[in-house]
Amino acid sequence: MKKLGMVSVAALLASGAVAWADELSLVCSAEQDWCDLMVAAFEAENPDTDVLMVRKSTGETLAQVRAEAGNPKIDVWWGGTGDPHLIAAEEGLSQASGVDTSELLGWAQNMAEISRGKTVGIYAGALGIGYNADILAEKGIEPPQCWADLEDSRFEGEIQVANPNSSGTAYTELATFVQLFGEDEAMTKLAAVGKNVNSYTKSGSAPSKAAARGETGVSIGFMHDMVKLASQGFPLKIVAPCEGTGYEVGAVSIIDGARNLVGAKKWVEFALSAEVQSRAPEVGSFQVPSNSNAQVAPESPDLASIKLIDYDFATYGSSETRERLLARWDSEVGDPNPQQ
Ligand code: S7P
Repeated sequence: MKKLGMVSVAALLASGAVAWADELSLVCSAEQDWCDLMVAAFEAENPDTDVLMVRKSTGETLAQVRAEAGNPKIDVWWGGTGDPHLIAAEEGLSQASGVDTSELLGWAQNMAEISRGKTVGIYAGALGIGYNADILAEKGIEPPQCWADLEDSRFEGEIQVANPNSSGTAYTELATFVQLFGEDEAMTKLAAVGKNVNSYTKSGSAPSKAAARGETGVSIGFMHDMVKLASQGFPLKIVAPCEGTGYEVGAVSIIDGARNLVGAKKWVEFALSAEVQSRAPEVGSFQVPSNSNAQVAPESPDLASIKLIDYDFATYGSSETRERLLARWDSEVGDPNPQQ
């Protein structure tokens, strides 16, 4: 038994002078700095709770939640694209939180409706193309304006994008191509773009970071992640593709069998509040918040001015569709050097 001076921990506990903190196990699929801000803010509001947080990409988190079905190590999953959250709900891996969603915008409530309350929307953001203006100018490469441009041989070795097996961002891209062009044509186009890809990353925001630093000329990712990098002074330009583009609704879910259900519900209420959502721009997270009373940062891409597809979350957030599309992507597009 560990001793505190002359008094044992057991004696202190028996006297009621010491209380163990509750532990809340969280997987965060947003950017690390936003995850850290959320944890610090939650712990400040709930001093009796220690949040044990791990940052993981969305597809990786779905794989963990599936592997731990029946004996989950995660209480709550916050952030990341909504499709894998919907799939977890469909597979009975998450549970209804019962929180009040009346302040949320329609696209966030839609996630709750599709999943029968098992996942709820926390933010939205559009998919786009990023390019390093200095690199393309140096190499004399005309910047892209459309998805179709990325098939052109002028971008050979210049494009970076994530792998849709691990990354929710890249799955959004895959689902977007299918919705824009039809499934067969989408695979053909993605394979053509793939000829110009220098690396498929694990995480969805990594390609735009690489483009910002000049390690690749072009990235595919969420526009709000590109805005963050541009606002830090990197020469990253953002393109809303001419054919139109897809978007994500980021989500939060309580895992089925969560050990700290009370803490998990508190987290969901906290994450949906206008006050907490309004803090995201402090760390350069410029998604559009789901609470209608939250402040939208002036830097946030204006979704109304982007040609958005009517993204079908019920279809592309279903297990059967995701497994089929990923199997086709693996065999018809494929990552020659998958990252471990
Ligand atoms: O927080 C930034 C962001 O782009 O990251 C999430 C993303 O899905 C997580 O990364 P992966 O692509 O690696 O899964 C988005 O939900 C979010 O907007």
